[in-house]
Amino acid sequence: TSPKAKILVTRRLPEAIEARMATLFETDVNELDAALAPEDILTGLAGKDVLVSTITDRIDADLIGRLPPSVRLIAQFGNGVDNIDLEAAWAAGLTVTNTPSVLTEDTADMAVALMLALPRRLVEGSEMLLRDRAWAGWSPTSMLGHRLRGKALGVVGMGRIGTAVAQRARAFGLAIHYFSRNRRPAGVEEPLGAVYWHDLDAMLEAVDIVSLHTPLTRDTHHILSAARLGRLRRGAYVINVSRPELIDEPALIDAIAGGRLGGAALDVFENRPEINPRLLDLAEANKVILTAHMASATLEARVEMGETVIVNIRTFMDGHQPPHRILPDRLQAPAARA
Ligand code: 8YV
Repeated sequence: TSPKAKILVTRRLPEAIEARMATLFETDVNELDAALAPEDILTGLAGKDVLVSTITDRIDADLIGRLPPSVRLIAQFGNGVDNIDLEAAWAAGLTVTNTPSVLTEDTADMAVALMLALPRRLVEGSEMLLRDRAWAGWSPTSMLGHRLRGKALGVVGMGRIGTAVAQRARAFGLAIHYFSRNRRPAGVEEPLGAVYWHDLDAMLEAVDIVSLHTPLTRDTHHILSAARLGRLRRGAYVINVSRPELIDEPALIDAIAGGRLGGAALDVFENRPEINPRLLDLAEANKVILTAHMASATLEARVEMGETVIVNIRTFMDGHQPPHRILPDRLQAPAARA
């Protein structure tokens, strides 16, 4: 049998996954509850075959240029790979893999949970009871929100997660609109009654809620720019469980604070781990709901993500194409064709 792969894992993973990795590979895990500095990643990688990375590791061209020559695979624990300079990695002959599919349903659940929570004032209702430790009681006009049924949802990026969101939203009676790199086949569109838009600007004018489900690339950076946010209907809501840089965050804040947009539910933040204080103010005013990058944070998804990392490593070390290798078409984003 071939020698065990030598791997560096940059963050703690669920116990069962760490245990399995320890039996299959020569495994070094960063035991700290924090991301490693680039220099520590490089030191830790001496003599290693594989870097098991997460979204909190910045794997830029500089770091890639300084990787020990033994490293041939970057196996990302996560779906998004925007923390990795893919072009630099490929140019250096590295293979990059991710863990799609296993987090699709949980992420879609969270998007829809936020989609419900925002217009129905779920967080506000709970906080009000806690803050006052008392309740004035029901009245016909208290805590009125807005109905979801009959509204139009615009999905930006109709891949696995976008489609799962659309399926759920359909069950809540939302009309589904989408903008995506490729128009989806009738077999996908028809059960959803989904309307395809080739022009994102035009779609934004036609929807009440927009939810983002596209990878972050050079082309999708600020895909919801100030100008595009300006196209949304008065009172519209924005949901983002994807990547913060898809939205011009200060422009979103202005649009909500100025009363033009109805609000936003955000799981991700441009200056993470810092959160823009104006966003926190809007959360206090119950105009936005903020959650802590937890859309795929179920134990089940994390374990399956770990299992997927293991399959990617084993297949690669056996000399085959790993099942979840990132291919160059990842960089062709919808905005490029709009
Ligand atoms: C993780 C995610 O929190 O997969 C993604 O793209 O955002 C989340 O699943 C993170 O990526 C772990 O690396």
